Amino acid sequence: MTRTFVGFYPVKDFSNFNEKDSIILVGIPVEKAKTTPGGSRKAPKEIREQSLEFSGISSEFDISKSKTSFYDIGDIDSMKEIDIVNQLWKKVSNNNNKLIAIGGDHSITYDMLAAAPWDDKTAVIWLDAHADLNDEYPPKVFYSHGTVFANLKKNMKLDGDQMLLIGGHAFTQTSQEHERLRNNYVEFIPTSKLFSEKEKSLKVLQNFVKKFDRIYLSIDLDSLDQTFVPTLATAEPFGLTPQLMMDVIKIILPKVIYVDIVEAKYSRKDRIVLNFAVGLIYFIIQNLTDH
Ligand SMILES: [Mn+2]
Repeated sequence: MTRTFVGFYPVKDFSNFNEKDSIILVGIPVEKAKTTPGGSRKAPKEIREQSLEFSGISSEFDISKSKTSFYDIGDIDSMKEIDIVNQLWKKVSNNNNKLIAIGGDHSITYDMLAAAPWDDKTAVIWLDAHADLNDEYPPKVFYSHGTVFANLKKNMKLDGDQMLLIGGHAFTQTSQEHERLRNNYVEFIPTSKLFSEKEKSLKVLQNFVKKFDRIYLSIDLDSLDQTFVPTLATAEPFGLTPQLMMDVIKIILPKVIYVDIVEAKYSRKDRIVLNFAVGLIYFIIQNLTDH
């Protein structure tokens, strides 16, 4: 394994891993679309490396004093190692663990959640500039970062009202995605509404969260404005501020048992994306545990 994320114990033998009530970190270095230097498949390694610049201590949280244990099980190839993904979900369910996955591009969310347990008290929420609700993207490609939630809906037989998109502000979305959002194919809180009617939008989110026992949360970093997180994958203008993202996920995290952070495509000169991802992981941990 490469370096462990600061504050996490490395797990050398995952097949014998049986810790309960803990947080598990896993890297999924997979990009289904064409790869380029600094691609998100390198993010799990680079984000762990970047965590060495941090102490894991803030005025609100100290990872070294937390009552919860944190384990880093290393990387999994979600396309080729489906057995290990299934084993991981079995352990998470049996041992009351929570899972943090670092992508990879957004396609990893399909791989992970197609293996996850579902019932009508389980929901998925994704923060994303795009809806990722295409049947094919690019043309003739049926499983990519652009088809994740259409495939999940179809293959896992989910109702539109157990799926919530927060974001959808990109001018590069396809017309199929726009049409589906207009026709309530899934629940939708647009970024623009979060800015213009913040309290009302957060109330809508609270009411959604209240209906479910378990939530899977997927954070595409392009849901943030490109100024804050210039991810080279598909950066978009008019996105969330980091503060607004914190306000949003703070409402969701108490019900979360799986969260992923995807599309952290960075440049060597500009490590803002990696730095943000590390901070975000600490913020998530702080709100997933009762310290
Ligand atoms: Mn996405």
